[in-house]
Amino acid sequence: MIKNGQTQQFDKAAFKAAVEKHLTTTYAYTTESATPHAWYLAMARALAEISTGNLLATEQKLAKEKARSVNYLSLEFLIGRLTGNNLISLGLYENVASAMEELGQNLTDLLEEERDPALGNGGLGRLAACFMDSLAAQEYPAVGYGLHYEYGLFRQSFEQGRQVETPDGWRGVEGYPWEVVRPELTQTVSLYGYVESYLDEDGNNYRRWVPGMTVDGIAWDLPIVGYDNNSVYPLRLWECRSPAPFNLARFNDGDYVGAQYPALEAGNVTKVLYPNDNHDQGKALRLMQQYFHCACSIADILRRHHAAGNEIEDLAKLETIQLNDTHPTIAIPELMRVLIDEYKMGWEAAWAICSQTFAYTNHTLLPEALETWSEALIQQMLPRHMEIIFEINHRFLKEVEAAWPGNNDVKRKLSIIQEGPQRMVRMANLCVVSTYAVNGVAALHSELVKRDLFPEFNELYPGRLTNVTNGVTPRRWIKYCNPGLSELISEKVGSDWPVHLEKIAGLAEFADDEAFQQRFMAVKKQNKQRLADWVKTNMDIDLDTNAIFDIQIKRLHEYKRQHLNLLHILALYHRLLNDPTFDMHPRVFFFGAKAAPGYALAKDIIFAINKVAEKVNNDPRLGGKLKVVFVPDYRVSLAEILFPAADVSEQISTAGKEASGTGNMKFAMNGALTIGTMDGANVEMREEVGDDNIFIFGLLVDEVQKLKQEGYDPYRYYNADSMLRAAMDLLDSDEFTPGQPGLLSAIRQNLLEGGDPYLVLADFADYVKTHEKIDAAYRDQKTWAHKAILNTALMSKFSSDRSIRDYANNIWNLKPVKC
Ligand code: CR6
Repeated sequence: MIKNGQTQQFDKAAFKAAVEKHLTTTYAYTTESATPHAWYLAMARALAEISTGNLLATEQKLAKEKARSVNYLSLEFLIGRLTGNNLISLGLYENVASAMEELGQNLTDLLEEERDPALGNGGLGRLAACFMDSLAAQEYPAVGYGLHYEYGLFRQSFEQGRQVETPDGWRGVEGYPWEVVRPELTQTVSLYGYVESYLDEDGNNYRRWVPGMTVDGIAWDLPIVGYDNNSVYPLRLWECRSPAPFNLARFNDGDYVGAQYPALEAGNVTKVLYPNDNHDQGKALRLMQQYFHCACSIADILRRHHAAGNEIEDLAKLETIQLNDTHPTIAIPELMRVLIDEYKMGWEAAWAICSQTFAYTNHTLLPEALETWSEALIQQMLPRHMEIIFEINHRFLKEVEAAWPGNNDVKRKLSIIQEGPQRMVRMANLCVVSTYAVNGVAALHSELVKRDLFPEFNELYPGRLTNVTNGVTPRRWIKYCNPGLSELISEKVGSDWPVHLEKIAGLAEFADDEAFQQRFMAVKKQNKQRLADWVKTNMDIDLDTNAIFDIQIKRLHEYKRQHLNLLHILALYHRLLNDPTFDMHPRVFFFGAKAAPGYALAKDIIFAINKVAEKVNNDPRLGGKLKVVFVPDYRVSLAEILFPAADVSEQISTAGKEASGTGNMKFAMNGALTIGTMDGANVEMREEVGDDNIFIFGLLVDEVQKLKQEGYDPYRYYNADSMLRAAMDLLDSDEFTPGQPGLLSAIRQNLLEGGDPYLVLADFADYVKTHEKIDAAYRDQKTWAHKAILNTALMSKFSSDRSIRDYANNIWNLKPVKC
């Protein structure tokens, strides 16, 4: 088997033969007729043979050793392209480049042929991908469980400035070369039906679920290749198929068939990823996705457990299950159901296992993102699970009664069931009650989880609520996406920094070394040129790399305040045209963001930025000082070009709203300076780099809360600040939509009459002032280089390797196993 240079030799001739074999036998091309896409597919297949072999070997070894594993359950894994990354992990990048060269192909071009597997919305899904990478790099035994969506996050294009969504068939017609189907792992999943009591042969009374229909779960494995080691872990994605025709016997009674079976085909269950970030939609099909995902995953965990020769009583000793947000919460009642109904365990024994197996990560405080499901819907789709949830709640409320005797308010507040005209199941409450650890994703966020979201739970279960600050993988987010910087780092601190990121601290001693500053800035310049070239080719906009590249890339959301950034741009535009004393260093403002298709204001903000861009980029009066670029279809592969090219990173959410952020970390690692609020992980980044090397502005969490309590009035700011007024009023004019005033008014309207829920106006003045400081700082290139180098040097805390070690040591009790 070919593996990274340490253990096995790369056999170039054999590899070339494998590529040619796939070209002809798998994809039906001759070497003469093959397109670049076919070459990429054949090459990736040849590489996947290597990783699949190692995946099976890793599986066997871990089973044999009875190693304790983590099962990472997530509805999203935003893995991005795998080929380049896996080449680096396998240590084969140069070898394969040279092999492909001999086949007349350029590796860099072939890598561009891969479509992004966009199986996630944003930070949460990308975090899951970084965590899988870090688990494998450090050899902490793990399986990732997700869904095999036929369509990932929609593709975005702009028509006359407005977002248009089209389906993302990420696998293409040929299929994705890195995945392998595992038919022997197929699971059957039940839905609907009813629950009945029965007596077994010994006269014991049991409950059982008589399902109304079943579907099949097919396993697809993607290889998560450990960096410079022999471990390959599966990312196991479940695809839903209908065994046709489904259980006809149960369909005889036409009455309840009509009542209980919505018009849906099983094949629809994993058809498409729900495109909402930080927003709960409550659609029945989504609940079905969640249950399908959990039922397949729990069954597979139990299968592995038994296949390794282990007893069910030892489940919590050998397996832990991390719930990535509340999306897979239904796994908790599912495991209870299996233990009680199938293994015939008593409630206490089943609960002892469950409550020691699951842990839960909370990723948001936003009320609109906290999942609740209608009791009636769960009752209909998963009747046995609803019974189990009632029983969990019943027992839990007894605990609450014991802790706060006679206090019905606290019971109402903590209950898993929310009373009201339509009773709802609060998934986060179910998680806190049923897990052994609950973590937030940054220090500030975790404090707010304890203080504002779950204060009583924190009293009731001391120590259960904790923090694990997010991180990102330095393999993809430095080594792979920024080869120039990587070489510089290796030269100064040695080449093992991708798995020992603490070593990059060694760069700090060169922060004042002029020669090093120049080389660091030269790399930045090259990366800016690479981005400028992309923009020229794809958008036909000319950019000057001497300008400050100021970038905000993340989902479009009011709390992330892309409209604050826009107001600043409008203020600059106004000043450049009206204030002869005003000068600024040329700046390019980049945006990349998808808006949830149903989120009207977010789409209006995209439209406004595009309209402003159109005007600003072609206005000779601005003398090229101001450019605005909204890159279409922001995705992982574009992020890989944007992060390395940034001078300035925009992290400007309203304090208390962004749980962590992870883009903030990727920018700083690549030497960008942050302009940010005291929110999420920005707070800890400031601690690491020091106040002089980050530009902090805006209200603090407590100031935000106080201002809201006192009654926030956006007009107060609007009336008092002429620059803000000018910027806002431009939105009401036809300056950017000639002959059609009012097309951009919705944003102004939301900020003034809509009460400005995210305090954009309150933070505007400080934001503008802080940007002026950035302008001044950039003019002194030596000082800027010094700050930029320190940002890279002082980011080691934010490696996802550290996050995973925190989980392993403080939550999972997990030890690495060398393969
Ligand atoms: N939207 C948070 O908003 C955090 C990621 C990963 C988010 C973001 O601040 O960095 O999770 N939350 O922890 C949810 O998705 C619910 C996100 O990506």
